[in-house]
This record gives sequence, structure tokens and C-alpha cells, in this order.
Amino acid sequence: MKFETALIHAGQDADKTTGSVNIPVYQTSTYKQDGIGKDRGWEYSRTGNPTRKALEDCIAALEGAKYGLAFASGLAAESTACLGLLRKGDHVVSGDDVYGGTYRLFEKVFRKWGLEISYADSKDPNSFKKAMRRNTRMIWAETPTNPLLNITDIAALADIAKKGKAILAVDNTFATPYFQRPIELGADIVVHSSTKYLGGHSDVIGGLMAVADKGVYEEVKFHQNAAGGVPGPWDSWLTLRGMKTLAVRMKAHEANAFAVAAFLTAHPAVAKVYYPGLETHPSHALADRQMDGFGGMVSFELKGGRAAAEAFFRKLKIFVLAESLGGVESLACYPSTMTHAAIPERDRLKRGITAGLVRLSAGIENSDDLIKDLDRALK
Ligand code: P1T
Repeated sequence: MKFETALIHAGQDADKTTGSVNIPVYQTSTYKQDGIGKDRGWEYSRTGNPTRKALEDCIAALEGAKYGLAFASGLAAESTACLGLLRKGDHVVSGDDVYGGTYRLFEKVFRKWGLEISYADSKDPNSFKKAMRRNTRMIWAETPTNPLLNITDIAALADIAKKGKAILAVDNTFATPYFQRPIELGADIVVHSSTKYLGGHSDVIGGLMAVADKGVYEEVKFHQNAAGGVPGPWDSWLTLRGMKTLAVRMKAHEANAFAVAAFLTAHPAVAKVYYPGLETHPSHALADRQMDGFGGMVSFELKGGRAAAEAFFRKLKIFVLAESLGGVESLACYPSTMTHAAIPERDRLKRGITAGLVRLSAGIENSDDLIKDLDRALK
């Protein structure tokens, strides 16, 4: 089955009891058993639910993995993967450019439970290699990164992970499996905030995971059932409904991102544009090799710092100033006080998250309107 077909059909055969073409919302917490030990394959909705299962089978197919798991949020997926697979005293090497909430989870939650975490340059596999320790059990990478759109070489990290007997987990939220399939490049686990492009309409919070190895899947699944953090059937259904149009949406997001990036590059108020589709992006060649497209996220640096950013956000009419990304509507975000506020200022600045940095999520509106909006806001 090709990708566009899998979006619509993988895990989504017609409902067995009614023939319903769409997977019904199985709004139930529990299931009738026909006698002691005689359940019909379903026993309790924390453990499993048919609507959620359709979503899990679909993400597994899209990522070229054997197993899928759905969670209540992207961060629930991340915590469950880490808690299911890691023990006190284990070490994680994470890329240094990650979603602020991921950094907060590592620093403010896992560190106090005895995990060791260190950060490597997201752009440089050698930096990951150097950070490996005897007790490194996981390499964590986000690519393209949030918010600076750096590209990490997944195949190179897979090699380093294998040699160090560590698990490579890749956060594929920004690319989606339409543009990038990390498992094909050697990753062990893929995680998503399905709140973003997969759901696609800014109306549901969710997380997904795709796993190649049965043992790894079983450990995470065990932890998920033991600890909770599952999505409800409605949220699973909404996500699945959104995913059906992922291919057409991603093409439109990307076309608009290219238009926005080109416009910003030529604008005198803009000091720097971050978009991996631009030939001037330092990792353009790598992005071109490891991805099938460059995505819909564009970040840029305003020359006038915070004051310029405040004026810019005030004048926007179509781009909405909001956290999140990947919905059909265009969003604008100010990483230093919003998505990446959890990172101490010194570290933020070191990574390039400056007072002039703006992150845009190009929606699928008409690109002329988006450019006009940016042009007005930059005047
Ligand atoms: O918000 P949640 O569904 O829990 O997903 C967390 C998450 C994980 N990974 C990446 C790459 C993310 O961008 C996010 C969430 N990010 C935002 C809310 C944001 O505006 O960047």
C-alpha cells in the first residue's frame, strides 16, 4: 500500500459488526466478558480500545514500523517511552535543540528520578558520539528541530546508537512520516506530538509512537498500561480523521513555507531565515537526502529584537500568535517566552533562541494572503 492509501486505509478496515466505513468512536471504558477469562479481545479501555487501535495500526504502517502506540499527548508518549525503557542511573544524550517541554521533562522531572542527561549539538553527529558514556541507553533527537529547524543526521546517529548499544528515539513531529521515516534510516523509536500535523486542525492533543522491535514495544506498552496516559476514543478518532488528509495538507504547508521563506529572505527587517528548503540552510543537502520534503515550519530573526517582535505580533491579522503548530491555520510564536521559556536564558541564547526569534507555522491558506500579512506586520 502506498503512503496516501495507507493514510486512509491502514488499520481502518470497515467495522466488523456494522460495516461502518469509518471506524466508530468506541466510547466505552470496559467490555462484556462471556465468562471468567473469556473476553472478546478487549477488556478495559486503558489497556486497549478499537478506535485507538486503528490509530496505532495506522501510525505503525505510515512509519514503516511493526507496532504503534497512542498517548494522551506528545509529552505522554515521550515520558512513557523513557520511563518504560530506562532505569535510574541510565544516561540519555539529547540533541540541544528540542521542544522546550522536552527539555523541561528531562531536566525537571527525569533528573530527579536519577536519569543522567547531556546535550549534544543537534547539527553534529560527532558531538553525540563524544557524549556517549558507558551507561548511555538512549539517544534522543528531534529533526527538523524546534524552533531552529536544524537537521540531525538520523543514519549517523543510528550507527552511533548501535555501537553504544543504545536506543535511538527520533521526534518526527515537524517532518511527519510524509516527509521523513526515521525507522527506515535506522531509528528504533519514532515519537510524535500528533497535536500538530498528524491531527492537523488544532483541535486535539495527542501523542503517537511507532516501534520496530517487539521487545521495545512490549516494554513501552506495559508501562503505558501500568501508568495510564492513553488518549480517549474521541481524540483517537479525531486524530485518525485528520491524518487521512496528511499528504495533501503537507504539500500545501510546504508550498506556503517556501513562499514565506523566500519573502522573508528578501526583507530588510529580517536578519536571518531558518528553513531547510533554502539552499543557504547549512544542512540543506542533508535534509534533501534524508527527507522527501522540507516541511511547513519557518523561523526567522528580526533585526530589532524584542521591540520589533512585539510590533510584528501586534500587526498580524491572519497569522495567529499562539503556541503549537501544524494546523491548517497559520500560527506565529515567540519561542523565548512561549514554547522554550523552560530553558534558562543563558542556554537559550547559546542555542540561538534570541529576543528577535520568531517561529512561523505556515498553514494552508492562500500564500498571497500570508505574504501580505507578513509584509504589513514587518512595516
Ligand atoms: O504538546 P504535546 O502534544 O504534549 O507535544 C509535545 C511536543 C513534542 N515534540 C515536539 C517537537 C513538539 O513541538 C511538542 C509540542 N510543541 C509545541 C506545543 C510547540 O508550540 O512547539
